[in-house]
Amino acid sequence: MVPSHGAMSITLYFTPRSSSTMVHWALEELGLPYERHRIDLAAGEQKRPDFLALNPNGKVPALVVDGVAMFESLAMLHYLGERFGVARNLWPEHASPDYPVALSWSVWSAVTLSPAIFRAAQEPEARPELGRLLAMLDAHLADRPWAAAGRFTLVDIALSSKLSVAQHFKLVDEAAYPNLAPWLARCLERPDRATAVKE
Ligand SMILES: N[C@@H](CCC(=O)N[C@@H](CS)C(=O)NCC(=O)O)C(=O)O
Repeated sequence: MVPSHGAMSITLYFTPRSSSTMVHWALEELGLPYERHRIDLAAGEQKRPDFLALNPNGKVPALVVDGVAMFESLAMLHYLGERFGVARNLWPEHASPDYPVALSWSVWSAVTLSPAIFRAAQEPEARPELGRLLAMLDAHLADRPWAAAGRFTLVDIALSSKLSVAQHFKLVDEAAYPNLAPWLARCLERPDRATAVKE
């Protein structure tokens, strides 16, 4: 049975160091109680009927909140932000001018930046386009300490999680992005990220 309004249960279906890590990190920053259910990708658990019932896309993460299953990690971040993040100063409220900024940069991280990172990792000719995107974020960070709302939010989680992949592929020339590099370090050093990454 789905719990009535007010009750809350959250289960994250995750795999270490995957797309689920940013949701894991967000749950830690939000300080929410949640259960974890590890999915063994190598064993193909993500393609089994019980998992496909939660995420028909057959990939981690899946998130079940009060009996309702969600897929797509960015959708989870937005949902968690809107439902739990406003009161915790981790997500702007709808009426705030920071809200469209938060939506723009978080969606950009998933639909524009992330594919560009994977293309650049595969094909050297795709690197200039990634460079353009990194310069765009660098310019945005020139006069603000965090990506949106003047404080650390789930938007920084979305962006820095993708950039950590680019860093892993050695695609971020830190000297070329003087605003991006210190912001990225501040994000990746947050203790709640360490908690999510070490699982
Ligand atoms: N756009 C999806 C991507 C999910 C995704 O690609 N998950 C990978 C791990 S990072 C996965 O489960 N791969 C296993 C498979 O495709 O079978 C999201 O953000 O949730």
